[in-house]
Amino acid sequence: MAIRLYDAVPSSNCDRVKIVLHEKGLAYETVRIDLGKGEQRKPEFLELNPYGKVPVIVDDGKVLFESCIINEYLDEKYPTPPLMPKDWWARGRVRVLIDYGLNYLHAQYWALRGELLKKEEEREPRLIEDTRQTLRDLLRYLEAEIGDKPYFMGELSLADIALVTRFFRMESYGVLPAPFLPRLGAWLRRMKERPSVRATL
Ligand SMILES: N[C@@H](CCC(=O)N[C@@H](CS)C(=O)NCC(=O)O)C(=O)O
Repeated sequence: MAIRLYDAVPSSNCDRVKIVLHEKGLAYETVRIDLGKGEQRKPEFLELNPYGKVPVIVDDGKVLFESCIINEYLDEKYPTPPLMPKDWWARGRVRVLIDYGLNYLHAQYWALRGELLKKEEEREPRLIEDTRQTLRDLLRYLEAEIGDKPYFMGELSLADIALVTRFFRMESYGVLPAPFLPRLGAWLRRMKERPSVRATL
C-alpha cells in the first residue's frame, strides 16, 4: 500500500518530506488539507495530529507527524539510498544543523515572514532590512560549516533536505543571495538541480 501524505500547498514542511520520498523512489498518495479553510483543525485531522499541522504520513496504517521525524523514519525504514551518515557523531551533527537552520533561526525568520505578509503600506522597511541582515549574519555559521563540501555532510543527507525548503523561502524573502555567503549560494543552486527538488518545488 502506498504511503499516504497529508499535505498542503504551499508548505515548506510538506516539501521536506516529499523530497525524501522522491530521493528514495517511494510511491505515495496525497490528501490535500486546505489550511485556509481550517481543515487542519477538524476533529478527524486532529485525531491524526493533535498539533493540527501538516505534514502527516500514514504508512502501513501507522501515523506519524513532524516533518523531520517523518524523514528520519523514512530513512530508517527505507534505507536506500541512505540519507544519514553511519558515524554516530556525524548523525548528531545532521540533527544539530537541522536544529540550527530551523529552530535557532526561527524567531527572525518568522518575524520577517510576518512583516512581508502584511500589505505593502503597512510594512516597516527598516525592520525588514534589519531582520534580513540578522538572518544573513546567523547564516555565517552554516556558510563556514559547509566549507568546500558539495553538501553539509559531504554526501547528501537529511540536513540538506531539511534546510533547502527553508532556504528557498529565505531567497524569496530577500535574505539570499548575500555576497559573504557564496558557498551557501552554490549549495542552493546545486540542490535546485536535484530531480527530487525540481519535482517538489
Ligand atoms: N514542526 C512542524 C511544522 C508543521 C507546520 O507548521 N505546518 C504548517 C504548514 S507548512 C501548518 O500545518 N500550519 C497550519 C496551522 O498552523 O494552522 C513540522 O516540521 O512538520
